[in-house]
Amino acid sequence: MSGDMKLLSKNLWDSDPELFDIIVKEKRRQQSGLEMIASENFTSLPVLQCLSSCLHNKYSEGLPGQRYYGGNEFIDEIEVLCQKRSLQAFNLNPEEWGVNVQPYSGSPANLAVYTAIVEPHGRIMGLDLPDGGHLTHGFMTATKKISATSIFFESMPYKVNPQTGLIDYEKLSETAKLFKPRVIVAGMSCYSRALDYKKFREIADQNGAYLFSDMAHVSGLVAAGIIPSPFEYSDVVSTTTHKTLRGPRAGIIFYRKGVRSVDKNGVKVMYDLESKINQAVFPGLQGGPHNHAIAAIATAMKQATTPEFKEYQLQVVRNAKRLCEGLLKLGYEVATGGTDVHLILVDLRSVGLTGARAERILEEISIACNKNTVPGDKSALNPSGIRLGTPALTTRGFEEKDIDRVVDFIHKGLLLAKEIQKVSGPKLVDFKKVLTEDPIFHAKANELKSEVEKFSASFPIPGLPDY
Ligand code: DSN
Repeated sequence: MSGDMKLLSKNLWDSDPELFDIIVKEKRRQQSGLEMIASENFTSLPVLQCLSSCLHNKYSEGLPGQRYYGGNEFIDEIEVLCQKRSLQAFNLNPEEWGVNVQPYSGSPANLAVYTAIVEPHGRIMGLDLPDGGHLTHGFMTATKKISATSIFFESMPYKVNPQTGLIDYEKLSETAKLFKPRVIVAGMSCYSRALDYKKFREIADQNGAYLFSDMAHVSGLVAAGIIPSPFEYSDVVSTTTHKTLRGPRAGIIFYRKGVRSVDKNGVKVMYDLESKINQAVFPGLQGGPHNHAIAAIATAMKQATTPEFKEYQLQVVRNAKRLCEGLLKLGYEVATGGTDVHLILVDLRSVGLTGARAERILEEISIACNKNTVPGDKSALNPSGIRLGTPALTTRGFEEKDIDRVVDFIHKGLLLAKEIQKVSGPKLVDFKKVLTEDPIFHAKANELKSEVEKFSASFPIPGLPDY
């Protein structure tokens, strides 16, 4: 074997111990803490095996049977299998729906959808980011266009009612009549209630708009059939595949085929989305598909049709409801008063904490979550809440009784944050300083962290064997 070949064939831990040590630290962090970021999950061993397979090496620009490179016989087989399983996982008829499984992730998938069906500077309406929407649904501030969606298209957000936290469909309907969007986006990153896709469809139809549903957060729950599905009412549906769906980090786009409508003369108007979406993904926005990810999606979609998957998703929602009830009992406020899905949004204004302080103290005690705006927040820069999700904990086997312990840890962490805040004053930088430098507070946080880590250690994590 040549010297170079020897080097290329060594294990990572032998060839690059510096990098490997960092990966080991991250693995330990994932094992020892409580992962409550609503968009994260622990994927399965088969998914990880696909991701680190030889499929990574292959270029295959184009679609199965129409590639720009040779040697794609088996890659074609995998992509066709992935398409078939993706449709099956959501009970879709291939006569009515097609799917593109090549987007690298959710944001590229969404940009491909807009590129396909909205002309440059065409109009888009999505849920505003501070109200629970996603960046790609058109986010901009009063002074700056932030997301490419708002740079290349004209964005008019719709909002939640600040009192109830629920999407204000009436207002959306009124604004849509004036703005006349080309696309209405039904989707969210932080909204704890099932979306009313029928209502979205009515509003889209009143304005001749496409209904595009981004089900990234909830696609696992949809596949399990335990929350309303967007497919009955939507023209296009996108999703990431790594959140509740628990597959690899990737994105896919479903598009309608067949008859779109019948005009007043009885003539059928057909959908023309297939070539538009496919061409927007490649060559419009992407190069070679990530074949290792496509194989991983295929195996995740197989898992998504099993009874175990449905039971997992039911437990995700039971756990989210228990988390919500536990925090409500302790006097915390939760946006919309509850949850239908895998996440809750805790409004910390009534307890006098900010989202940033809560995120920081919880991170210090090995609970990962993210600060989030709550309905009525004036600034996205200083959010008043935290988003908490249960998909990752449920994958590790957490049930309701375990969630009760998690509620207790969160409560203790937040009480400690209030104590620290009394000493540190209003600035976040001072809060962080006191937390890490004051010996008494630091010791209290450490004690809590040890309790959390001891508890967490009793739950397994799927994936590659321990290093
Ligand atoms: N970053 C994801 C989330 O946390 O919701 C969405 O892409």
